[in-house]
Amino acid sequence: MKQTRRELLRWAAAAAASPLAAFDGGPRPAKKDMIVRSARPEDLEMPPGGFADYITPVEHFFVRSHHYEPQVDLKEWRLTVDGKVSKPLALTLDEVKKMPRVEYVAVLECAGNGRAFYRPTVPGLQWRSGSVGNGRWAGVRLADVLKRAGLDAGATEILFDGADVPVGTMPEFQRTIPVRKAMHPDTILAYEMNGQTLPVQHGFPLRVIAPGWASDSWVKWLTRITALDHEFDGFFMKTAYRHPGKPVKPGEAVDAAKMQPVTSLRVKSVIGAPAEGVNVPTGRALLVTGAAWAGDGGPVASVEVSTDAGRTWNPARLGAERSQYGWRLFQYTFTPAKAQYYTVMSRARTAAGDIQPLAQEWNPSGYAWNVVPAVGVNAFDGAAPSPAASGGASGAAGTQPSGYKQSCLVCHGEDVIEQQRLTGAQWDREVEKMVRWGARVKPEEREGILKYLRENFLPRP
Ligand SMILES: Nc1nc2c(c(=O)[nH]1)N[C@H]1C(S)=C(S)[C@@H](COP(=O)(O)O)O[C@H]1N2
Ligand SMILES: [Mo]
Repeated sequence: MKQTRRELLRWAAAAAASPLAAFDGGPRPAKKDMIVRSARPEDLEMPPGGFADYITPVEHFFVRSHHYEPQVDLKEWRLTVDGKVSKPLALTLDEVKKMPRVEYVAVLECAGNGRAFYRPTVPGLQWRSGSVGNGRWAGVRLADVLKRAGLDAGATEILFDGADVPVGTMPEFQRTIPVRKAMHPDTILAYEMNGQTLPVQHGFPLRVIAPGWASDSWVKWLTRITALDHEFDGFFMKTAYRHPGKPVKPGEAVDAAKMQPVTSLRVKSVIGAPAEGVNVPTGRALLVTGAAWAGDGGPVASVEVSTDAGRTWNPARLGAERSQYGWRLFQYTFTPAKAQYYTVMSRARTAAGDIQPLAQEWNPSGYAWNVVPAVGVNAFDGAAPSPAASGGASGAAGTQPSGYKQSCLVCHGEDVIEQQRLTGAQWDREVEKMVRWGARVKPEEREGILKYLRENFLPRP
């Protein structure tokens, strides 16, 4: 793990100030430990060990890119600001950097983090808990850029476009945020992450930081900002990243026009250690560790831990490092007294009393999962039990149908398909969408492909 000197000093100061000299959650994952949700384009999930770090190092910061990463040449690159402005701009990165600098810590969390836990299953990358990280971001206020461009009083939405180019006829990744969020002094355009130049996979040279909001609004590889006086109707605003905003019948399709854009994150905690199903001796202290955050209504004020499946709760200790939009580390020491199975849970709460729920209503794309996490701990007396045989092998059976490679696997790997466990009707809709996005599916091959998807990738029992 590479840390800047400043971070190390901050870490040391925080550790000294804290009654917990070593606020340690155990070993940190390495880059090779990242969970690959898609090899191309690259989508990487942080393993649970990452919840031991206050600042998530770039090596194990999750990555989510809808399209292939663009290589930006700074000589050519400009930040264009146009639309409902009186003085359109085309700024070089140096010009951007001459504006007042702002730096703070904020959680970057994908709206789909936790999607894998929804039942019935939903389409999309099957993130468990790790499409989230806590970064230190530095850049300039979006409000300063918009003021410099002479933002019209009538502007209502700010549209962002990045340098990434879609595959096939997939829509461009373009997103808007309302003027109210855009002009908020904490909304910035970042050129640095964790004290270094913004890495390519995270949006070099410039990305949007909309703190407290899900990261679909944090547009990477930013090239253009357009002020609009109306709602933008691109795919990633009008179809994707929408939530019904009210409970709907599980498994049913919901008209996108009846849903609202995903905005603020919800109060949430995740247990990083112990790992699910560990065997531990009775009478020995076990450290329960993790991280907790909230969105607009944050920060997190407390975390409680239960070791009896939620019947009783005890306060966890919170790490000394804190900020408005960052996560807070927590620790709880638990000594199993009896040889039995313990269900360990954590729940976060904000000062305003917003609390993590024990269960959650379903939504069609599996967004905003923030249910109280639970891990099983198996306490034993005497000799350690032999580790349980772990989960079944996966992968598709049977030969790939004709046209499958050319229609599907030219743009992405089978890993993306395999992790999604969908019903026949859901697979039908996915193939339909892919055809709209340019997948060349020959009519005579469509049924064969669908049959293969249905036979291999139905929901697991
Ligand atoms: N230009 C562009 N920006 C983007 C995306 C993208 O595909 N293209 N993905 C978004 C989504 S859905 C997420 S979750 C975050 C992921 O940020 P990271 O890869 O830095 O972790 O970037 C957002 N910004
Ligand atoms: Mo995302």
